[in-house]
Amino acid sequence: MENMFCFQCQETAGCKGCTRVGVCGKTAHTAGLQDVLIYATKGLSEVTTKLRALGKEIAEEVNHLVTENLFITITNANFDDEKITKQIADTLECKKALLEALGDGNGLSDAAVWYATENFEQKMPQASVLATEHEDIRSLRELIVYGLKGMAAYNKHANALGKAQEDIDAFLQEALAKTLDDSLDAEALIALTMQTGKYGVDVMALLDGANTSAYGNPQITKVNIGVRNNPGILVSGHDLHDLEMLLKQTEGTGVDVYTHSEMLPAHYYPAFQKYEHFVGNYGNAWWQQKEEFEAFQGPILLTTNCLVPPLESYKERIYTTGAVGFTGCKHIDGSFGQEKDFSAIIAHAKQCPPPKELETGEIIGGFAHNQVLALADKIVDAVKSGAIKKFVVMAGCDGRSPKRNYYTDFAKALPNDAVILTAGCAKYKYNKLDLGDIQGIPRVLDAGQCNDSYSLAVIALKLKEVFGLEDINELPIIYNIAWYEQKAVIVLLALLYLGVKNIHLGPTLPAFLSPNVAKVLVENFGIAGIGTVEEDMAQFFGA
Ligand code: FSO
Ligand code: SF4
Repeated sequence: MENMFCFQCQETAGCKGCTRVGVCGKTAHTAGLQDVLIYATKGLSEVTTKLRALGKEIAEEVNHLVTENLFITITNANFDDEKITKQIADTLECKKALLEALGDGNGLSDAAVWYATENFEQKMPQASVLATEHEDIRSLRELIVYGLKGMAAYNKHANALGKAQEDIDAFLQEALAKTLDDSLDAEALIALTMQTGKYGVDVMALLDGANTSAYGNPQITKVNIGVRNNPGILVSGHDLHDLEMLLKQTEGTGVDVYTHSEMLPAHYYPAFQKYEHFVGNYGNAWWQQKEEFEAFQGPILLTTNCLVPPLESYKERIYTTGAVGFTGCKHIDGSFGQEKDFSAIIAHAKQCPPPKELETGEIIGGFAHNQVLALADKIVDAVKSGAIKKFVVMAGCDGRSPKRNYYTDFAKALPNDAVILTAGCAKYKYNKLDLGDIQGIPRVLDAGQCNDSYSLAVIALKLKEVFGLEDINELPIIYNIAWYEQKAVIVLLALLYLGVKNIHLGPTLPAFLSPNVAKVLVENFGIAGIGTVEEDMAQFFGA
């Protein structure tokens, strides 16, 4: 049996590392190929960074390749060895051409000069996370790489809408290359971690601008969670551009479109609300796919992670696109920003019965920065009068672990004068609890997808200004964030960069934080885990 080592997500085996097979379903072979892909991408990034230093321009396709490679290796995105192998080959070819342009290969690392056309497996030991022996250096390198993976995901969505920022791509590649550099000590890597947080803010701002300029500002919206009696397509993941193309191509075909998990916030955008056949949100967070995809009865389009290895019973109804892949599932091609052809999935939908009803009713969302700032007066008044005493940021991810029931219980136990600010799929733990409102302000304000955590930071900075505070930490805001995969890592680093302190992170702290690195985060930023709901209520509210 092959060995592997991966500890990049919250569900890693035993809170230590997956060594035989991933809890996510990733095989040891796929994990090894992903390591090699990252290794090759670091090498490519070293070469592009050298070329930039010489004043050479790096082609857009090269930036896209780096971004896509990182995205492919995010938890639950791609389980397709053939695709990963092709990406390694493409990366090595691209690197070879750039090395020729560079001419002088002196001083480059093995990852930068390595070239092969087959047997990529041979590089697995060298590409492994465990190849870095020093525990703290390994921890910091991986913290940075995981942050960069999250950054790449958001960069990809912005790129798909025609928005890019050269300094973001340049940083992404420079930072990746630096994780190969043995001369960088822990102090230098901590500084690089903080810089990664800065670019995390930038990339989320870039994506926010891309989304709102293409689709308008999210607005308060009631989203139907029931079904209609037509065949449907269920869309999951985060890629709004894919959704837009699908909505256009399904118009007038008699096929309805529903969102799943992180695609729910698409309903908040004016540009999507005009589609009569964009019916509502079906089901809950990513990890409930097996039951909910079964019940949907029609085809499912996965535009990004999180993909749960599908059951045979509905596997033929799964279509992947973008960075997502699963051996045996149909893939819809189309690179960054290209028009994709969804005719196969639409034809498939027409052969299927309508979705089985899971629930009925509505949920409310659309509280991104523009909408919340439009309500600023009302919110400030409620804070000043004491009607709202605390905001609790409960953004992040949902997941399988039963420990995550903590977030449902925590939301229920909150005092009635506390308002939850959320983004990401974490919301499914409490967005159907009917927690009521405070003077017309709902007690769960959903800003959108995990990348819309940026909105929560904009709101916090605005409140700081309105209340004339010196420090963002003086606001009556508690941060109790749930994490799962690497996009949550970039969100966390972005918040740290913005100066947010005392973030509680759960349901468990990342396995990739060595005791010393965890200590740095605790001492400098007050990062903490979670306790029981009773303990945390007492800590936050003194009750
Ligand atoms: Fe969730 Fe998955 Fe958005 Fe993540 S669906 S877990 S942080 O991919 O990206 O919140
Ligand atoms: Fe394990 Fe998570 Fe890595 Fe999958 S992504 S192999 S579950 S640590």
